[in-house]
Amino acid sequence: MGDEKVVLLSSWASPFGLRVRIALEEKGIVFEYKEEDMFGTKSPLLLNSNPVHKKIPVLIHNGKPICESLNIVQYIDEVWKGKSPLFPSDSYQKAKARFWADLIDKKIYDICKRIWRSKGENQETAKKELIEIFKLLEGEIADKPYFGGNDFGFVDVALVPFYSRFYALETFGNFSIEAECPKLVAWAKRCMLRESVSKSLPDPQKAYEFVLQVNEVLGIQ
Ligand code: GS8
Repeated sequence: MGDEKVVLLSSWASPFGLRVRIALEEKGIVFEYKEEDMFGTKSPLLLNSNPVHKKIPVLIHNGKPICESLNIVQYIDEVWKGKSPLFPSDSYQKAKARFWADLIDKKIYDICKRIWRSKGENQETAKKELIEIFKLLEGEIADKPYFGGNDFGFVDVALVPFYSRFYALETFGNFSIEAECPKLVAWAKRCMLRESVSKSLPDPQKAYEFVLQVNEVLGIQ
């Protein structure tokens, strides 16, 4: 695949963009990274590549854009089959992986935003909801190293980017995720031992400052 051209439009802080970056790193794919300014004007390339949602991440493979992070990760796994498969071959296990990734997608980011953007009772409710989902996820990991078993895979890719926001969540919410969900944090630390993850995830303090900046732009105290 020597003459492949792979471009990733993303933002360093985006958990969705990080999924794609981790998948590319896992596969050892050489790609060009283009940073979109989350506080400025969107690039014409982004607007042309994702005219429906106008959001990052977008993967442009040989000129063809692919949108939506989990869709992109599945595409990467299908196209670059050989190295580090992200899905098991068993159809039931595959369906399970898609189920958990879908749950993560539907719930986590929205709850995180409620923790960063609210106070008092609303924030407490959001914290409770986050812990509930994290506990469900802990149940699914059980005693395995990764969600799919011994191999790092799709659900790990879907969830681990949010680990870079744990510090922000704990600081805004004044709670300890590790105290509530030690198994989940142990799993995240295990993922961080992989180069694909550690070189992609931003510094937690920088990610916290990014959230502060977003809140400021939104006029949230
Ligand atoms: C979400 C992408 C997204 O929210 C996916 O790819 O999985 N379901 C999509 N992207 C955000 C940055 S991350 O907060 C984005 O591009 N926002 C710009 C905007 O909303 O205008």
